[in-house]
Amino acid sequence: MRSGADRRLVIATHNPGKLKEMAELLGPYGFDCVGAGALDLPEPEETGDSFVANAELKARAAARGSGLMALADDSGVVVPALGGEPGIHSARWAEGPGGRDFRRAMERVARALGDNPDRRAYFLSVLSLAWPDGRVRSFEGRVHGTLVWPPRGDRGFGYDPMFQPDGHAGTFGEMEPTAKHRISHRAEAFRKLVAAMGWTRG
Ligand code: ITT
Repeated sequence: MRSGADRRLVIATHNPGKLKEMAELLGPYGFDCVGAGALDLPEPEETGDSFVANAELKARAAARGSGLMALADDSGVVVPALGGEPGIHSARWAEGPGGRDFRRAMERVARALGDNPDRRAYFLSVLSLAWPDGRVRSFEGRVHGTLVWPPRGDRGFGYDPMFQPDGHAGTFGEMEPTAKHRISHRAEAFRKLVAAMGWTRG
């Protein structure tokens, strides 16, 4: 078990789907975790032009605002046939009247692809860990797959129901959380972070 300042960690996201996954990944490592929303930390504007820039901006803002170590994720689905979109704009593709709606975002992607036979896509996650003194370290993970239509499954969040990872028959929307964690972009970035930090379980 960790002790003192080293033990408390802010999960710097306002997205409940991500919060759940990040808490599950951190679970075995003995942190006392709290979400950015529970601390009333403001949602910083994502002004960066890359996943790394946005992940670092979110992690730094939460660490500064809370005085604690903070872990942020910037992620998205990258579709080569759409010139890399939605990419860093993945959350924005869900916006419309009434707020964010990922059924709408998935429909937009499907419509933009039309009958293009190239359905390849990958999810990318950058996890950034920041300290209140401004230090930050970042790690990237990816998972490659195919976009399916119509979407399948109601697990996960965001674009999960339309993403079928390579080598698997089901979409992320159809997978158990533990199965997604074995192969996901976020889990890969997290494994790199754990190795670099020398974190141990328990
Ligand atoms: P925070 O910035 O508060 O963390 P956000 O939802 O705005 O939340 P991003 O800017 O990183 O986060 O947006 C990434 C979007 O990409 C996110 O809203 C999801 O819809 C999508 N996405 C990322 N990882 C995903 C995953 O594992 N499964 C499905 N969709 C994912």
